[in-house]
Amino acid sequence: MELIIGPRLFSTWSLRPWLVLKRCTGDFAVRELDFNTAEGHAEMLAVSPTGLVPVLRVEGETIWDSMAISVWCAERYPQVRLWPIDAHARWLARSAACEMHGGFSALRTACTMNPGHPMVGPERSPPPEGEAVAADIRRLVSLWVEMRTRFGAGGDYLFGDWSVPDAFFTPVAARIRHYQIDLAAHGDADGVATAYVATLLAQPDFLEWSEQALAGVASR
Ligand SMILES: N[C@@H](CCC(=O)N[C@@H](CS)C(=O)NCC(=O)O)C(=O)O
Repeated sequence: MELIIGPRLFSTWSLRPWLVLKRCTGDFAVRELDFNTAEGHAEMLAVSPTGLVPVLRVEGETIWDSMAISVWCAERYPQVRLWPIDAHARWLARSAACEMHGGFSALRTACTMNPGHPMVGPERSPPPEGEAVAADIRRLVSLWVEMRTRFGAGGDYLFGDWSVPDAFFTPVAARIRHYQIDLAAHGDADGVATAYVATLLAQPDFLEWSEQALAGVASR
C-alpha cells in the first residue's frame, strides 16, 4: 500500500489522509512528489486520475481524494473507530469533516500554503484581512465550540476521542498558527477553540509530519 502525497511542507490535502492512515497502521509506504517541478508534475499526472494528490494505491486500485481515502480507511480498519461511536456525534462529525473538505474557501485563498508560506516551521505571516475570511474564521470557531461543548467531554479532540474531523482540521490549525489568527477576536470567548487548535498542533503524528517536512528542507 502506497500513499502518494505532495510536499509535506505545504500539501494540506496530503496531511489529512496521512494522519488518518497513521491512526490505522504503520504499514504503508509514502511517496512525496514535488508538483512545483516539471518532473514531479509529470509524475503526478501519471499516478493520479485528477492530476492531484493525495492518492492511495492499494490492491491494484488508485483511490483519489482525501475524503475517499479516509472513508476507505474506516471501512478497512473498523476496529480503529475513526468516527465517533455515538450516532449523533457521528452524524455531525461527518458533516464537520465534509464542511472542511468542501468549504472555507475565503480562508484557504487568503491564507495559502505554498513554498513562501509553509505549513510548518518558525516562519509567521501577518493575519489576513477582509470580511469573507473573518466570516470563515467565525464559522470555524462556532463549529468547534459547539462540538467540543456537546461531544468533547471524553478527551481533548473535537468529539473527545480522536476522529476523522481532527485530521481534516489539522491543516487549518497550522494556518491559524502561521497567520497568527486571534480566535478570541472571532468569537472564542472562553478559549475553547484556541485550546482545540493547540491540541491539534501537539498531536504526535502531526509533530512527526512537521519534523519530516523540515528535515526535507534541511537535506536540500
Ligand atoms: N479534493 C482533493 C484536493 C486535492 C488537491 O487540491 N491537491 C493539491 C495538493 S495540496 C494538488 O495536488 N495540487 C497540485 C496542482 O494543483 O498541480 C482532495 O481532497 O484530495
